[in-house]
Amino acid sequence: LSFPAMAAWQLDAQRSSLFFVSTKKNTVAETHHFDDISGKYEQGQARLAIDLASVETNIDIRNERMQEHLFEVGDFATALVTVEVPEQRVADLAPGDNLILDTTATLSLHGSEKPVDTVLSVTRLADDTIQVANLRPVIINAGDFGLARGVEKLREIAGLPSISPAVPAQFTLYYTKR
Ligand code: OTP
Repeated sequence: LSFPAMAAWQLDAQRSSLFFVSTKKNTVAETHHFDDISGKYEQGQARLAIDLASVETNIDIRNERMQEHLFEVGDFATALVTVEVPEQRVADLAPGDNLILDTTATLSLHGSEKPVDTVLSVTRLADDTIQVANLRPVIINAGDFGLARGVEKLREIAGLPSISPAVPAQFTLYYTKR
């Protein structure tokens, strides 16, 4: 007897995206993203790695300050997300099918590891392609990951009256079967 090997799914980094929003002076919200993410999904576990030095805010000096004073990329280069998704649930999806999954991921960021509740929308686009996006907005609180001091530092450097520590994030991930 042999069992069919379950496929490994690789993140298609070119198509995938991870955005987050900062808010300064109470009213000025800006969208940023990470240029370099990677990941795979196999044996029921999805892993997503975020290169924190690839933060893109469209302002070079702000990118540098976030790398140095917020993420401290010299010590914490990568954020890692893991989440369990039963393989059979994905295998059962025919092209065009969609699955809503209410689950909890683990986010390891800046030396802290915390659960992050998320509602995933998983869509099989083709036999060898799935798309996974957050259905519900995800809000990351800087204080949960030891980033409050860094946010405060950025506020000081820029001479701003306030920067919010609550940061909405949005991801759309594409995986291809290998
Ligand atoms: O003077 P001036 O006004 O010009 O000043 P400036 O604007 O120049 O400078 C001031 C600086 C400002 C305003 C910037 C301040 C910055 C902030 C407040 C940002 C703080 C950032 C934080 C707190 C966090 C950033 C976000 C991340 C590191 C990403 C976190 C990861 C997330 C959200 C992803 C979570 C993923 C989940 C939950 C699941 C993913 C799903 C899967 C892997 C499943 C796949 C499934 C299958 C089946 C394959």
